[in-house]
Amino acid sequence: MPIDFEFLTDLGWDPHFSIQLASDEPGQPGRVISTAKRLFQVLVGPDQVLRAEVSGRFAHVAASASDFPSVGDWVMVEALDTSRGIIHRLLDRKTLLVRKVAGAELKEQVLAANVDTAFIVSSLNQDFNLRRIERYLTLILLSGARPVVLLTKADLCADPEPMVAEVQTLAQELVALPVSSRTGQGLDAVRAYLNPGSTSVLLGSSGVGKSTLINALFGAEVAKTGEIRDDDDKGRHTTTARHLLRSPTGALMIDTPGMRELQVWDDGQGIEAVFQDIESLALQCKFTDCLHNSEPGCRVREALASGTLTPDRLENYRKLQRETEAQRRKTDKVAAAAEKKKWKKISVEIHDHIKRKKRGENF
Ligand SMILES: Nc1nc2c(ncn2[C@@H]2O[C@H](COP(=O)(O)OP(=O)(O)OP(=O)(O)O)[C@@H](O)[C@H]2O)c(=O)[nH]1
Ligand SMILES: [Mg+2]
Ligand SMILES: [Zn+2]
Repeated sequence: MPIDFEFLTDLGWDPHFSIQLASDEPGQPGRVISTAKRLFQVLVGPDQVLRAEVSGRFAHVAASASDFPSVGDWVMVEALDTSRGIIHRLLDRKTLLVRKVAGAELKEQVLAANVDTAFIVSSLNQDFNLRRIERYLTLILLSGARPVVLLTKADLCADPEPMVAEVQTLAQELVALPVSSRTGQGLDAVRAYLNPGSTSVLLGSSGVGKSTLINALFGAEVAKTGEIRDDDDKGRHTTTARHLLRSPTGALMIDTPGMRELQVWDDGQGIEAVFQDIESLALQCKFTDCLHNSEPGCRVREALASGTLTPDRLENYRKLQRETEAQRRKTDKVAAAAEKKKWKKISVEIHDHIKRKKRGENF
């Protein structure tokens, strides 16, 4: 089957991916639009979706969850017939959104791949929570995607401005847009991020209106929506899986199920990026190992006293640090095992390379 590059470009294909193509490999490029356990729906042509599994060899060398395809990924897939396929390779990603899986288990979970804009969706009702937005921001800054905060249900809020201003304190140049799917307020400002071929994802708690927003932007009922609870404004987990959808104007958008908890999967860099203010204050404390409790010459406590730093923000910083500390300690133990697997993968790749070289191909 000849590769339809025009169609792939409409789906977000660009030189980052084309330079990864090898001339002798089986299959064709396709984009993962949804996943269920180990079954992947891969879009390869207009209205042509392959239900695919990864090859035995792919599974054999995959060392962790993030080595498997996720929504938004580009893969090399071989069609077995018109509806089924085998995935041979995962193409290197441009961006990757990862969190720690919910619960006590220390594993990473890929939320979406190759996303240009990650919308943090939060509603302007009792569920509004600045600390939660800060968590999402940490994860997104680590991914390489651009974060934009959408404050939904603006029709239920007399004055969204104080909340918009609060969100903007979280990071320099962070855009926060009040929107309403009901009145259409702010939708054009959101559309400005939705260029044809661009990919975005909606992240946020259940019930904040992610699916409703997609329907409003698309002008069609493409995603299922559900009522929220009266007592606390929380949602009922209407969306149950992640899906990549294509808007009538050619933008790719990923709808996701509301997250119950969000723990960051971070080696410290995401936290550093979001809490630059605290990190740079800490560098100026009198003692290099200052814990910012009652030590003399503590710049962090000074900032608290003067009000330039809020206790909530410091507490969230500490919480996130504790979480990632625990992850680091435990992952050190499994790192040795993963390292072994990584070398197995590299040796398979080197073996392939030598084989191709022997056949006289030069790459
Ligand atoms: N007043 C008002 N209600 C809205 C708006 N957007 C969504 N809702 C309502 O909020 C409820 C939840 O909307 P959903 O779109 O299902 O929320 P979700 O974020 O997709 O939730 P999950 O799929 O569970 O993660 C529905 O009853 C919507 O009608 C809005 O702009 N204004
Ligand atoms: Mg939904
Ligand atoms: Zn200090």
